[in-house]
Amino acid sequence: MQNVLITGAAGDIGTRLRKILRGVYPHLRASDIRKPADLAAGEDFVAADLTDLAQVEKAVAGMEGVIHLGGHSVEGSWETILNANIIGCYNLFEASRRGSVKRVVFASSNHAIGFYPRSQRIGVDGRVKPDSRYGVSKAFGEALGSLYADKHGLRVTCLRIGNVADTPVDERRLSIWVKPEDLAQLMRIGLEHPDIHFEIFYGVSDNAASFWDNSRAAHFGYRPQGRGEDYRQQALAAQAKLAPDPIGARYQGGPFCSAEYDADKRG
Ligand code: 15L
Repeated sequence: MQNVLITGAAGDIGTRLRKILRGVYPHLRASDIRKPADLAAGEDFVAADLTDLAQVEKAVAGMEGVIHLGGHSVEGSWETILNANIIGCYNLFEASRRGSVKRVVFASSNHAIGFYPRSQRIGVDGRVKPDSRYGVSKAFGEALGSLYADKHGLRVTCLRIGNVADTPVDERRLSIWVKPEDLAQLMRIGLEHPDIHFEIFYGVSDNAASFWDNSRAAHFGYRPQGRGEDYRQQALAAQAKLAPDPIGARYQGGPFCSAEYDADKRG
């Protein structure tokens, strides 16, 4: 794998990954709506608005692999999610099909399955349970990836990313935290493993409190280095300062579940 495009390259995950993957792939191209502030001299950058297919085609031109981080990364209005995450994701897969792309790694999210209770350990074969319009857009992206793999032969890996940070920042994140280097390892599996057709992996480190069975990722060689438990005390201290959220505390998606929640009122 020589030529790899990262969309959403100016965002937090994109900025971290560009640093880690620089030197791994000879030609790493960055794309975003705006130029990353830390763009290095000579770093290839192609500006693209994901809602414009022609611009996305220019961004993917000549690329073999795409890491698709672009879009809106939290809950938003329907209009925002529709444009950035539904139309934007469609344009990314369609531009990849029309172009030279062989593999796509799609940044899905834990919010595609956020309404599973925290007490339930889940794998990747059950139904999605999105916790937000944002979560629905991630489930859509997974379904689209499956279509483009089966119908058009793109090799697609969807990563249901937990929370990317230096350390877990609260109790829920003890379960879903992913060390940036571990996430990069998963992306490399998606871009390089010879047996990928369509896969869903959890973007999570080796957390004792994990909600997820990540044995598919392990099967493909994933060996996470981060251990959420190493940060338990600091995460619980931070948790103690947060306002109670009884609905969010029930579910894997936390505050994304409690936001706008009124299921109890309908009787
Ligand atoms: C996500 O999908 C978001 O992109 C990120 O900002 C966090 O909110 C994360 O989920 C999380 O659940 O902690």
